[in-house]
Amino acid sequence: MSVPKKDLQRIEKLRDQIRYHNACYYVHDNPEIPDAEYDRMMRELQELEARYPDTITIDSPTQRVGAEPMEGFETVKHELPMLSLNNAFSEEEVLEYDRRIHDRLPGQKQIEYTVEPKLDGLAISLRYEKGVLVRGLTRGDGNEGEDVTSNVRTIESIPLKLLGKDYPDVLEVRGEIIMPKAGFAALNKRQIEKNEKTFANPRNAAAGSLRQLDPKVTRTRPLEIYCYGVGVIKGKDTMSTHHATLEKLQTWGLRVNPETSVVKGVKACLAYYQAMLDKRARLDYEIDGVVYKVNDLADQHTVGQVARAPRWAVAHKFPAEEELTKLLDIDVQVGRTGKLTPVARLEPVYVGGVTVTNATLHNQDEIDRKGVRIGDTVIVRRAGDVIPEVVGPVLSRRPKKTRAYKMPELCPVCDSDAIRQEGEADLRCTGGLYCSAQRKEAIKHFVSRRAMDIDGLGEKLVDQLIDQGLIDTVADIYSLDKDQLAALERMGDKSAANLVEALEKSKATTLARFLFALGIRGVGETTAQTLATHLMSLEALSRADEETLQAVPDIGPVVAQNIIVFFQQPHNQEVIDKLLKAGVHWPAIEAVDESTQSLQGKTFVLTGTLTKMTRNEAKQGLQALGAKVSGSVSAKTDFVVAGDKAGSKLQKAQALGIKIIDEATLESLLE
Ligand code: D41
Repeated sequence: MSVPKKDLQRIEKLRDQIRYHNACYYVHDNPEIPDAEYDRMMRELQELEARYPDTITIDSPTQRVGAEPMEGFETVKHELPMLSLNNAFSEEEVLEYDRRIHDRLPGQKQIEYTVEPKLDGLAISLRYEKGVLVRGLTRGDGNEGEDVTSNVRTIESIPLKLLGKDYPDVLEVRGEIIMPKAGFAALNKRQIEKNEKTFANPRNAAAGSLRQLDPKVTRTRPLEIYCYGVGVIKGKDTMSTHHATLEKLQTWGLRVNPETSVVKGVKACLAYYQAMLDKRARLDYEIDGVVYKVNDLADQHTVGQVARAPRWAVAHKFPAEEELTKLLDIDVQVGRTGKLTPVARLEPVYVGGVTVTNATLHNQDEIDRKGVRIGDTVIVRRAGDVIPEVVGPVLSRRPKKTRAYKMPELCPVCDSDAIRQEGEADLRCTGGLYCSAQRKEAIKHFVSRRAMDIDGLGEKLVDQLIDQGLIDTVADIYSLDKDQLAALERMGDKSAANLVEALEKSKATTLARFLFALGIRGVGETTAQTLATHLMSLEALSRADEETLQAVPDIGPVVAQNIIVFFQQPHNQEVIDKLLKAGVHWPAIEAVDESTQSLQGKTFVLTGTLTKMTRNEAKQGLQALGAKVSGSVSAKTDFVVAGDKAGSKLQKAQALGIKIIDEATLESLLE
């Protein structure tokens, strides 16, 4: 079928535009058009090509996955070998490298170097003939690699056709295929969901993806390329420096790492090393060092190469982020919030720049998923400032006698039950009031303004009291006397006396405040209030079963379970008894009848400053009458209480025609 000229022109135009926008997006990180417009162009091109299949060419942007799954990869010889890089592991070795360059380039004061991140991916060679991508070869042993053309074609940041007109007849581009950290994490998450094996690191994931026999699978993997050099060039070859070469590659639509730079002298190389080391954790891809290259191509030639590696380039390696060591044992650590974390005790190993003896194993599921056993040789990873973790065992080095690990059923610190909530991976200690691992947090919460409201007992003071062994649990604060307090740092007789008075005053509280102060997971201020109103006594609450608790509004199965388990812990009961004996008390709660619930079902929003009461008092007063107090104004709001300097919420209420009342009206409502 002959193709109308108009359609043929349209096809060519669309292809050029799509290639151009690919380069904007992938090479320059600067898309000019929205994705929707790009998709529209792509669809139009696909439709035209479907109508005129004869027009389809191998370099059309629609042809990224065409090939069928392969039996295997063919081995192909590199026309020019892919050299390897010499490594430098210390500043001294870098200085030595620079000295050797100076020896071969006498008379130069400071050598000009191109400096690049060393990407931790897979080296690849891409061959373009007349601007069209014809082959992608892995580095292999440097002499011959595997033909992965169908797979590299699926990588969007690799152009199928070069841009512009001034590219050489034959161009081999060398680069590194990487998988960004975010894409790697997402891929592993998908693998877990599909019950398939996860990848140990982004490099392995990139390698596994590029060596897929089915390009359709490769297509779903988040692979990217950064180009770092050229191999064969036939035809035009005008560049005189390495950096100019990289810039030229970009104009042809090939992606070059934006961290690449040119510096003068070895000192500047070392400064670049430090800067990239500092930046390492913030980069979206993994690097394992930096590469220094003599920038001038004529100088490169003069300096030459030894064996299979150029003398003009060196990789200055970062300390490794992964090392092998032995898993000696597993302990459990209890965090401030009661979370139990299995911690690996390791034979000391130098990794990520420090000596590591402990690493997290996260939780039981992770231990099971990774299949680590005590006695195993394991991979330990420490990246940036992140806490070290055990990646997994090296099965080929598993000794005969290893031991599986199971998390304990009791908190190793306080012997309370450790439970795992549905849908959660972590075990938690339920001895909130008693557990010494949690006591600082528990006590700080207990004394806080919205809980027992003990004036003058700040966080620093709590730290002191615990650190000096004066209190163990919240119950102990009521036996502190004035002399003990006065002896503390930054306390005088006066403040000690004040604190004793505040302690005494705090004993008169409400059931809601007391419940909130206990710090039961999931029982915040509002839930505590609801529980108090509905169960009316601590007795009733501590004996309530799941059914009773779930009948209370807004209490679901998880919080119900938390409450039950909390009161089941003998230690928690002990602390509560001690508090009551010390004199903590609250007024009995009247049965909820309709007449006291005069504001039942009404929603209030408080805004502006109240003068006669705090917001919290207003809120509790309203809730006691059955009202709901919300933070934002909507059509469902019944009343807005406007205090001094009320702002946008008041405006919104006016706009919505919601009833607005002042503080005086609120007071009379609450009386
Ligand atoms: O980022 C890299 N991994 C990287 C690798 C880089 N930035 N530059 C490199 N330059 C070379 C020479 C100087 C030999 C052209 C390299 C590699 N080679 C390389 N990658 C794998 C083996 C060698």
